[in-house]
Order: sequence, then structure tokens, then C-alpha cells
Amino acid sequence: MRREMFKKVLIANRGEIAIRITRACRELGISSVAIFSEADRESLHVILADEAYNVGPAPSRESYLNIPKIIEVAKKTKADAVHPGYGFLSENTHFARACAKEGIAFIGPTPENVEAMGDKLSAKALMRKAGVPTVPGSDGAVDTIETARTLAQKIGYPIIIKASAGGGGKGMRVVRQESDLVSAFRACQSEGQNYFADQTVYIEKFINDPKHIEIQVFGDIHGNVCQLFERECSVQRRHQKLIEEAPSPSVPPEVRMKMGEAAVRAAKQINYVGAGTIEFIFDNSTKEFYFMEMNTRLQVEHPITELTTGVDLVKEQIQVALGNPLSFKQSTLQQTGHAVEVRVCAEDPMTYQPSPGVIRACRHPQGPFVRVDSYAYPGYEVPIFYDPMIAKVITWGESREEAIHRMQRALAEFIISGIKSNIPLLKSVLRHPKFNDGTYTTQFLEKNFEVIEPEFFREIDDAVFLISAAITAFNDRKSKDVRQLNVASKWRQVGRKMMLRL
Ligand code: MV4
Repeated sequence: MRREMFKKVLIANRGEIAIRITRACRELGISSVAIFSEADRESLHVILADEAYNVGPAPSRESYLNIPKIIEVAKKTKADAVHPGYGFLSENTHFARACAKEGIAFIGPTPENVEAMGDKLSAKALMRKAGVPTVPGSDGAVDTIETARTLAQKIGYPIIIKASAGGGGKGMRVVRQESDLVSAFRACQSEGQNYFADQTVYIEKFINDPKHIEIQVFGDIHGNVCQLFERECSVQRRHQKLIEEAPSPSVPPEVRMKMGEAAVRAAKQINYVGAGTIEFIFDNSTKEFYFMEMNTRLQVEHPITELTTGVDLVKEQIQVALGNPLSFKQSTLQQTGHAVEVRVCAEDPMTYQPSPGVIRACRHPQGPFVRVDSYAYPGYEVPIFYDPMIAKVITWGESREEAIHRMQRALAEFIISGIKSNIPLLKSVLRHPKFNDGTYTTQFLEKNFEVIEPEFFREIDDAVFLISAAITAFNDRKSKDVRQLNVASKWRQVGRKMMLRL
């Protein structure tokens, strides 16, 4: 059934992405239904939606992943579509099929699309068939140590063993020499079995120190597929991305075109519908790129694509789910200027440990070409149950340098107190020469920021603490932070620096 527009969309998510989707709905005249767990009664996504319903206790399993309950709310509220956001149920085919069964549109790819890319080994075979570059390797399951040994010798060490059902870094082992092969092979099989109930593994040549570069794709039900260029996401630690940018400083124009064309072939191969991301590893020394996996959902870092192409990806998802053709053609898409995104997390910047708690002062950056997608507000308690990311700051500039300087300016304005945040870490990464010259790879954070000296952050933290204390005291005169204002009297500004008055 084709509709002019949905009347009501249930947003099966929380946090900043739920708010992002509510905004798209409101601009399109669609009424939004929020769901929330018992830990999220006071969450901003609940306040901003038109209606909100409790779907269960704090643990995700019992609330944001509770398919029968969410379907029940969708039916009760007469929502004609569901947007799953990212994470949670976004790549759950049971959920997508349960929606379809009730006549509720799922704003996302088809279950067949998700399944085609869920198994890494069959996805890789499909990609080879589509002429998408893949890493040389076994091209199929490797069942025995003997086969693994023969193949590894042929490919040459180092190699990597991967669980076919794996993803996001789980179920992988790098093998640098034959003597480590047996234990790595067995470990990978049992990790596949334990995490994904599938012990199938395969082998690839190990690409040393790659960059993570991904292409945004979009398909519609009429068979059109376009690509919206690349994002570089190499600033990551343990497969958690920290900073993303578009375009990548390492991709030359002719390689960009080839990657984009390969991504379109990849999506066309599986008749992809909706927003998707083709993830490549990129060898910066040879400029070769290889298909890794496809993410069949909207991603956290989608705003940098929005700011460099001018396309509202969430509105486009809604149009595609209505059965409408893409609002753009490949020839009309252009990447303009440069965008950077940082993920602000409630965590200790020195230990990377989560730091839930009540936010006291909170002032978001503002000003030209700065976008903030955040669900933080003063008085809000960040729950321990979910992802620690509380905000994203995205800046745009005509050049990479301008976008980075703008981000440094924006983060200098970002005041958050009560909880620890990774803002000091973000600031120091943005100052790092390796980040600034654009040559950073996926090992950059772990190599340079694994152990962080406290002195590194002290000056910045003191300045932020001072301003935070002042704002908190102003906002809440009963707060004991008023006493912290006495600290302020010991400080004075010297040029751009906060100095202790001795
Ligand atoms: C690789 C690789 C090197 N060589 N495959 C990590 C997660 C999954 N998407 C694939 N991953 C990798 N596969 C070969 N043949 C290095 C990684 C990898 C990585 C890839 C993208 C972003 C960050 C990464 C961090 C460590 C390893």
C-alpha cells in the first residue's frame, strides 16, 4: 500500500537517535510515539515525542528489545510505521517481520537484505560475485587445521581467522607465524560457537594497520541505488568509534569514485532498500580497499554525510519506506566542504570506564556550522544500563582545517559537570599531529592514548570545572557547588589560559 505520508511513527529507540528521528517526523508532520524503560522516565526523547509509553524494566532485554511489548504499543497507538534507529532492534529480522505481519511499515531494509549481510562468509561470496574487491583468502569455510595450514602458507603470514557469524571485532584472531595457528584456529571456532552458536571460520590475508573507510548507500523499492560518498572512522578503540570525518583525508578522487561504484554494485547485488553502509578496510600505503561488512541500518555517524551532501538521511528513509523513489540522482549528489563528528560519552577519559550519574551543569556548544545531537540536560541522570554516548557534536567547514578548528572551538564551549566525560580526550586527539595531518589509522588511539597521563588533562579540566561550578551555582543556589565558587576566586584569566592566583 502506497501512502502520501505516515500519520504516526513509533520510535523503537532511546537517547540522541530517538530525538533525531522525532525531529524528522515533526518536520514531515508525522506524529511520534516514544517508548521508554523504567530507567528512562525522565529521558529527553520521552519529553520531545508526542506520546510516550513504558515498555518495561531498565535492562534492554526487558524493554527496548521486548518485541511483543513494542508491537503491542504500536498497535494500541495506531502507529503506521516503526523506526528502529541503530543498535537494539535495527537489524533484527524477527522484529521487522513481526511489524510486517501487523501491517506496520518497518523503516529500514528488508529482512532478506539483513540476512544476506549477516553471515560474513556468504556476504563476501556475494560481494565477489558483484565485482567488489575482497581480501584474498579462503573464499569459503575452513574446516580443518590441515586446510588452514596449507592455505596460510599459500597466502603468507600474517593471516587473520574470522568467525563467519562474527562482526564488530568479535571472533577474530591474527596469526603472525605458523606456530600460533592451531591455538588461534581453535580459539576462533569456540568464540564463534559461544557467541553466535556457529563455529564456521574462514581465513584472510591480514592487512596491517588499515584505515576504516565506509560508504553511505541508499536504495529504493524501484531498484535505484545511489552512494553518498565516504566517511572515515579510523579513530576508534576496541571497535568503538570516537571521531569520524567526511571526506577522508586519505582517499584520492579517483579512488573515491571506485569505492563509491563498488558500494553501489554491493547494494544492487542484494536489491538493497533504505540506508546502508558498506564498510571497507583501506590500505593507505597502496590505496587499495577491501569489502569488510555491510551495516544494514542508519549509523551513529550519519550526520557528517548529511552536512557534506545536504541530504536528510532520516527523511529519506521515511520516503523510501513509503515506497517513494529516492529524492536524488547520483549525478545531483555532491560532497561539499568537510564535516567532523565527535562522540561525547559519560566516561572517565583516563580509564575509559563508564561514568553514569546526575548531570549538574550542561551547556552545549552553539554558533555557526555547529550541530549538536544530544539528550543531556542539567539534572538528568545518565543511566548505567545503556550506551554511555550522551551527545554528538558535528562541525562543518569549507576545509578540513576549518572543520577541525571549529570542533576545537565547539568543545571549548561544551560544559558538562556532575559526571565525567571524554571531552578532555576528544580535545587532545584533535590537537594530535597525527590526527591533524590525516595519516592516522585504526591503531592510532590504542598506540597514542592507551595510557593517559593525568597531567595531560589537568589544565583543561580545571577551566571546565570552574565554569561548570559557576553555572551550577547560578542555576541552583541550594547546590553545594556554591562553595566551589570559592575556588573560582583563586583563578584569573591570562590571555586564553586559566591561571591559579598564588
Ligand atoms: C581485518 C583487518 C585486517 N585484515 N581483516 C575488525 C572488525 C571487522 N569489521 C573487521 N576487522 C578487521 N578485519 C583483514 N583481512 C583488520 C580489522 C580491524 C579493524 C577494521 C576496521 C576498523 C577497526 C579495526 C580494528 C582492528 C582490526
